[in-house]
Amino acid sequence: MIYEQILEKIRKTALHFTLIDPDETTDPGNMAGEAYDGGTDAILVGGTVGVQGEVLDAAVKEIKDNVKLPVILFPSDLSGLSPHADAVLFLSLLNSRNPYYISGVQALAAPIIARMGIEVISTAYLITEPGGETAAGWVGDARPLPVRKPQLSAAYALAATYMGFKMIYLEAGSGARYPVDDRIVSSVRSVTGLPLMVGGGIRSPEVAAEKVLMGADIIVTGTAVENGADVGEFVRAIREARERRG
Ligand code: 1GP
Repeated sequence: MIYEQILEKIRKTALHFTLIDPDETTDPGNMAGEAYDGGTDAILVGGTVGVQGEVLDAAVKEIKDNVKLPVILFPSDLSGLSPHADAVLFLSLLNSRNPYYISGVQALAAPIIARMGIEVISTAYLITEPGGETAAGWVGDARPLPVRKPQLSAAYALAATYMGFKMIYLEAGSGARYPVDDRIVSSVRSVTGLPLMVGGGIRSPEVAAEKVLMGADIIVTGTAVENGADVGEFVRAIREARERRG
């Protein structure tokens, strides 16, 4: 079980997940290979626009052939599912205005996922500022959680914990102008013991480390890796920050 492996690992260290968007990358296998060499802990596969069917299946297969890492789907809709992956982040965008993204698409996806037989990781997906400007926020019709009121993010995280989710993903949106604010990460951390993923707009190992110091368990980077960033530097900074956090 991938979720159990994640739980075990985050007790000791912080993790780095590499997001591969098959629509943004011509060579997903190679990108995964480089991330693997840098020490990334898992590959997320997904994207908001243009990821579907054969393109997605081929990307997942290519990644699986190239690296011995968990391959976890990060779907934005029904089209983001593939039987070749190891697991799926079963996301509910709790701060969407549209019930489709909270429970509607999940109902439509559930029988398909059951047939595929892949592991399900129930995840509360929370889009913070400035995510309203990004594809995830726009498509998901999110009311981005405000930086100047971190207690609202904490309230959502606590609700997610009470609702029985297994993981929380704080998202600023791919390519966001700035990442999830430190105060949001630390206030969410203060109310929940759930594994906490943070992603969107993290472009440097220093910023990744800062999010870990604030309480993130897992850092997701997509755009930086697409642009050729050294994954090894992210991994080192994240592990070191987790040691400092204690
Ligand atoms: C997006 O959090 C991920 O869903 C990664 O974002 O592409 O900005 O790294 P970036």
